[in-house]
Amino acid sequence: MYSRLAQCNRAAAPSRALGLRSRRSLASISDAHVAQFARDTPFPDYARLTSRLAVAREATGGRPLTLAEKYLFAHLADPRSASSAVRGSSALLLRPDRVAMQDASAQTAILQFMQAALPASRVPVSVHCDHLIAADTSSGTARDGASVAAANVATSYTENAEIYTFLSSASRRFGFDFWAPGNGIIHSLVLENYAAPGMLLLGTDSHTPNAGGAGAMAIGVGGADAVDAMCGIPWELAAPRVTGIRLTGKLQGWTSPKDVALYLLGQLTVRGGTGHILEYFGDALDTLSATACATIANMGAEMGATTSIFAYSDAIRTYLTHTHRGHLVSTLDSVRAPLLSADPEVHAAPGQYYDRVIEIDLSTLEPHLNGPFSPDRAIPLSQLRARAAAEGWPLAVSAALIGSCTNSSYEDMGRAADVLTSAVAAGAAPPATSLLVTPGSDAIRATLDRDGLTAKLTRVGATVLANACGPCIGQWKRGAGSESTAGPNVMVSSFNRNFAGRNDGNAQTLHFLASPETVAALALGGSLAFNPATDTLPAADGSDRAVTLRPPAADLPRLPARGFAAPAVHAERGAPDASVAVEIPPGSSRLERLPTWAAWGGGEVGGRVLVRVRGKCTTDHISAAGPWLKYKGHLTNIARNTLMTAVNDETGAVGTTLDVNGSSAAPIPDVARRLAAAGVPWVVVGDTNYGEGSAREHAALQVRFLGCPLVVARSFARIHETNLKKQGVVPLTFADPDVGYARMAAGVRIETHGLIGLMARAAEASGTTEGDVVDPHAVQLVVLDTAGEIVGEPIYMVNSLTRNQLAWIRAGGALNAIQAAQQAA
Ligand code: MIC
Ligand code: SF4
Repeated sequence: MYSRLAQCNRAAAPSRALGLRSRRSLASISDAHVAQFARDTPFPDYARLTSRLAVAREATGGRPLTLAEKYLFAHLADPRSASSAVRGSSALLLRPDRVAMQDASAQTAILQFMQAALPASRVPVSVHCDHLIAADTSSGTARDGASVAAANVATSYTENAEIYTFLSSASRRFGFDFWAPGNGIIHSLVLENYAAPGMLLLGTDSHTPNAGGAGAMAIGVGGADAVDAMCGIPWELAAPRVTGIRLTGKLQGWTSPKDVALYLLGQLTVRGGTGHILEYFGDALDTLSATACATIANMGAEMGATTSIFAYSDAIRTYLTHTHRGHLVSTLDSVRAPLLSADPEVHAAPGQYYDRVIEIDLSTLEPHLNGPFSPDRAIPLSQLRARAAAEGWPLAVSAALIGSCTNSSYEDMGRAADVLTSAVAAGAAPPATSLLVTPGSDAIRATLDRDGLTAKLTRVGATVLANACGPCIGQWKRGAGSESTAGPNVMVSSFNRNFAGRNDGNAQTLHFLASPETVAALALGGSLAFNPATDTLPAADGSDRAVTLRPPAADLPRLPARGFAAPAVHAERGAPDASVAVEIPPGSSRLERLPTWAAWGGGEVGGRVLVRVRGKCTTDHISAAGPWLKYKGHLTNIARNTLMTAVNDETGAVGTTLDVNGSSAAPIPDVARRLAAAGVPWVVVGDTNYGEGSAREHAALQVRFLGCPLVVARSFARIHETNLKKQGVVPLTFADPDVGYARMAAGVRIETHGLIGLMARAAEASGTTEGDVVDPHAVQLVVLDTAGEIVGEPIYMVNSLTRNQLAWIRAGGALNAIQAAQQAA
């Protein structure tokens, strides 16, 4: 499977991981190397997928299938079980084709995989170093993009040496592809190198669905889910409903593919996609590139969608050919109708086959800016000025950022560069605000350099950052740049998330999400009050000439006409090597082995209510990123941030709750740790969509580590709810959200009632599959007084625990269950 060429590249891994070499000093990778790497990369066995789908089709009586059903059914561990798949209620047991992990989440994923003691992963895995690289524009030669990027990558090698060494040694031991810092953002690299139509890909990051742009069904999961796939255990997913989104018309003027996602967020909100796959179809797809579809798929995560998918198309074929995967095309063409597109009946009568249908006419779609503080606050550009005035938002744009996994393709950069250079050529002044640009991958960076786009961007004052997450995840030494950092200030970006404090740690930064071209226009205008479609800018030469901006030219290339240039760095790949020791330095503050969770004790579970959380409580609130990212591999240390920015519903205070003494208030993580030290279990009470946002499994690991066996909420975000179950924590929702929630208060003792019975029934249940929810109403909550007596009526709760998941809870966590099964085998 692996070429000699790739093996050679692997040999350079240890020194590269430990060295401080920047990408500029590395010998360039040849185009032939990249092509060989692509040929050696395992892709799905399409003949097998097609024949499995045929079995599933027969089992479902030959009815017309949506694309989502085809992709899911072709990956069922037992395709005959398609007959019992019920959208929204049963669980599917699936066999993913591949796993991708980024450096922050890979740490705990690998630590858990190591506990399974397997010599190698059962599916191909790639590891990507992208989240830990901090953007510091004062490093390198200011305003010389290349130097800043190189300096930031070099610094990350110093700051994260032990993490990179851990990830690279684990990759060599277990045979993972390892993408060292500077290679690019996980989702851009997956799109460019691994994604393929019909593939089922799991990624330990919520924006994994980005690979949908190349036709994959790519799903964001916690590390423990990835471990299932890596151990060859069928991976469980609640059978999603399918939303059909018909795109018609053609984008006009300033409207961009990103605006499809921004508009849809306004319609569906951050919860509206929960439990759904978003399946796009319609004539307008012929007008969109694969990377444009990737942008749209990427932000399905913001709506809570399981994933977003696109059928195999000419655009995908062209993209694959441009990115060294042309050898797949004839096979893909041959299975296009049976496997890689929805059946024609579905699009002829979408209302019959989709659970919901949404129509969007691209011809009338407006550009949007979404924000601040939540990605679903969608504001049409034409209304922004009035809205800002009504809300009293500051107008001056203090930073404009183009990049992140959502919008960092060659096409995106080309559109932004075109707006900026055409405006300056027409007489406008270059942006006065800080303008930061992040290419998604080193191949994109190299191509932008070769094609003169980097020069265009830097000429108008942009700083090109390393190909990494950087400011998108709070890895931003913002004070070092020229932009204002204190107090309320406005930033605009082409990113996907804008939760308070996410980017620069300042909860007063108002962050608006937009397309690359809108960000470029607002950087030029310098104000939220500027609408490039209707307003003009003064001429830079002081004359009274008014400069009109023009949207990106219609004929800009979506893919580089000369193909992608070879990157300066690339993946390291080799066969698994059991002689490599995975390095966890003793006494490290960054890495420690994970504890083994205790099995369920056989009783009801519960404890003291730690805090009743109000409103938005994302995984960022439960386990903050930014400066905390460095502790991702050290549970004891990162647990000090637990729920640090959650809002206490009883007091309205951020990050504090009733202390163990029952009188004063103290930081939530401190109280949790005090309870843990005293051996007192505790419970979190969440609001709506608790655990929204990322796939960050630390949000579950940390509460488990600090002694929380139960989380109750008005509702949960999908990935977080699964992550809790995986770690052996019971998640329950209130049957009547208002009644139950109000009875919870910090310090109150609550306990489940019915868990013991449910466990017994799950163990006995015959004739049900492991993926069936055993009884959604079996477990209630009771409030206890200090003597342990029940106070008042029980609170009716709903659970979504399947037989399989109850086995995880019984074992104390999914990993314990895997180990037990392995020992029994
Ligand atoms: C994010 O965009 O929030 C992250 C950081 O990429 C997370 C992953 C993590 O927290 O490790 C995500 O999207 O899942
Ligand atoms: Fe990285 Fe931001 Fe994408 Fe998350 S959303 S993977 S932090 S670029």
